[in-house]
Amino acid sequence: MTTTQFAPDPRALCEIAVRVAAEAGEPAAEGQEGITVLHTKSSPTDVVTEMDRATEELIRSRLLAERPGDAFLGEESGDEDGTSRVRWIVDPIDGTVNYLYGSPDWGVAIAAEVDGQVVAAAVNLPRRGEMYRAVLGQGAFLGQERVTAPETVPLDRALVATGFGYFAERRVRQAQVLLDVIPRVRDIRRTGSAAVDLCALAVGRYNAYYERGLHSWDWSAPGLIASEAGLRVGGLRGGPPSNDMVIAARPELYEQIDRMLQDLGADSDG
Ligand code: LIP
Repeated sequence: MTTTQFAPDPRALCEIAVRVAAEAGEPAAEGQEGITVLHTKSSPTDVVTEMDRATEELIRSRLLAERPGDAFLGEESGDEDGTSRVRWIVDPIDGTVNYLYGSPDWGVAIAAEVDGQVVAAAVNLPRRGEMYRAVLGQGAFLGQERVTAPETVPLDRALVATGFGYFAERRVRQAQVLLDVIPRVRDIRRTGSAAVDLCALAVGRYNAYYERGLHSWDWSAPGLIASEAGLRVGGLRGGPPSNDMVIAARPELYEQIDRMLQDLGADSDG
């Protein structure tokens, strides 16, 4: 990577992300019916379908045809180095288990990083007819409408979305943490897709979200959409989002959830 190269305009990267996410969402939505498991990854419940693969390949080929030399990180194909300052981070179908079961709650997520910072994002939820996009410092949009997350609420009135990992031992621990979280909040939701959850949070369908065990392709695109909608997106102890923990909420609520999860040792599997 040569840092003397001009940094590309994040708005142009966002336009590409939206266009490619729209194109990729169509065949994925059409192919949902009758889809079966192609193979499993980290555990027998961590599935991959033919469509995860095909969608990622379509996205990869469109992005790199348009911007040869960019780096690429995809959930299914892994890391590919580039020579420019841009890296695309892609989850072709976030919510694969939902996809397998015919649920509309899955999405195509494409983020563009420049010099390691996410600056543009698109999340297409084709079965919901929703296209979210964001450019760093320029707001988040659902279609043509700018979205702003509702003001904060106290912890005991917060509707909190979360998720569970693919390993049985981790899930047991996550369920134990949840036992201590649920009496302190309004209620819990588990949708099965971090992309859907973070976009839903941006438009006020929840007040907060936390999950342990995500990967950068899960949070990069929807995380920018959530933060551009006014939410704080990070990890435990106010750090950056990581595989250990992703938290998103209005800043005051974020701090309460961060403290609660620290107290509960939510970033350990033991
Ligand atoms: C999914 C996440 C979800 C989590 C699932 C899984 P995938 O991603 O979006 O939040 O709870 O365990 O990681 O595997 O469908 O791309």
